[in-house]
Amino acid sequence: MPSSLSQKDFLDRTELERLQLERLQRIVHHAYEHSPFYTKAFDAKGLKPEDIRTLSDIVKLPFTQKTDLRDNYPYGLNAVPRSEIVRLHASSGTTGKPIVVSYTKGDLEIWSETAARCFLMGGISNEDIAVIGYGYALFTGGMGAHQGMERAGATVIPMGGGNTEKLCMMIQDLGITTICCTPSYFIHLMEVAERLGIDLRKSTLKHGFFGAEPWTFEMRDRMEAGTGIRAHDIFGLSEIMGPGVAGGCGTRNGPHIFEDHYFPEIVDPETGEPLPPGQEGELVLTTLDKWAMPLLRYRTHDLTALHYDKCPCGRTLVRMEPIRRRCDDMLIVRGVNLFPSQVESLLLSIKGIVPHYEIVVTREGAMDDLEIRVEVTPEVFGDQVSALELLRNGISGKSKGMIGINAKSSLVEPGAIARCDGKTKHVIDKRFK
Ligand code: DLL
Repeated sequence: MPSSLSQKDFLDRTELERLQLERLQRIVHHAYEHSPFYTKAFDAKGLKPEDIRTLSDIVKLPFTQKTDLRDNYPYGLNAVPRSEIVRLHASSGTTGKPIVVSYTKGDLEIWSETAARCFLMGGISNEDIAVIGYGYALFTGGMGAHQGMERAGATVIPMGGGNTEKLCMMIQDLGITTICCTPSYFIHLMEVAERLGIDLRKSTLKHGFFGAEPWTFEMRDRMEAGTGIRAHDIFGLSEIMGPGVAGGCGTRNGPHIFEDHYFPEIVDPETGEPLPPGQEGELVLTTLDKWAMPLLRYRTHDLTALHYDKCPCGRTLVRMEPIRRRCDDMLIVRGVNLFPSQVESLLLSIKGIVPHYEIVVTREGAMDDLEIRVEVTPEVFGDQVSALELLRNGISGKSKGMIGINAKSSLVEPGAIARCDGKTKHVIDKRFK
């Protein structure tokens, strides 16, 4: 029930650590004994499950990388017989084989529990009507948010991505209070509503749970100002479970990780050495009680820092800084380090631009070229050439100052930039193809 679920966010730290250790020891035994991949990895290090005596012994465990999941496709990391697996999801890889994730019935229960705790944290109750705009099918977004919302007690509308005009109508007709979707999709919804003459500020919509891709505070402000909703952060990844590994509370001090199920560490992305609290590095997660496909010290590639000081909301769960970038999406262009989030901030500082963009890097001889391609609203796109020219100049003119590189810019029509599972792929690096 909702209230008892939320209480788990407030466990005394000593009690929480006792629970974490008990679960860690259990999952390590399970992985070693039942997952051929981990048996091999432990044996290679001369490690036995009994060597994990304290929580800090976690550093003795081998890392697990995305490539391990690809190399052992599809079932090589599973630790239960196929007959106990009740669901499969898969990641949205654009090339090669996807990553397949397996769940037992118990795993699905934990997943819906942590997703529900995320929604309850944001203030959802059985008074709410929630529409799920994340894609269903193989992507974990739709099913994960769906089962979490039901567990939180809300009335759930399984809409999926697309059909935005119908969604606008349903928001008005059904009294929808809550939407779960990617930030890019929500921006698209705002544009469609505007085109249809619908003022979302006057609608029943109150909450948005946004995740699956990095988004900036500027983006959050734009979404809240344009619709009057409260934008909540929901973080997760398919390999670990799906949406609901962490969620934001009312104080906006960074999402709380549901540490009783997902154990976080921060390591130096280059060396793999553990970093102290407060320092930014790569997030590494261990599933403490995911039975079908336990993952030990999984390298997420997401960059963040952890804060263990008590949150004003009273929750004892550690907070992570919102994910704004990944260690694998940093570009080095003409020697300058560049993350897509910097480009997003640049674009959002210009009026009339919607943050659907892609960064295209090419190389002519020894010289790198950076182009920012941005979608503009149909109105702007159909507008006079001089207005478009003004926007283009605005982007190029600000680029040196804000991102350190002179960039070309081009404006494209709405929908021209590809999405996958509602997420926008922001970087096209043509230099190394
Ligand atoms: O995106 C699961 C999810 C669905 C999360 C719906 C939240 C909402 P994947 O497709 O495996 O799973 O992608 C995981 O997306 O490693 C991050 O880089 C990014 N990501 C997820 N949530 C957030 C967020 C789902 N709230 C990858 N903020 C992760 C920033 C996020 N990045």
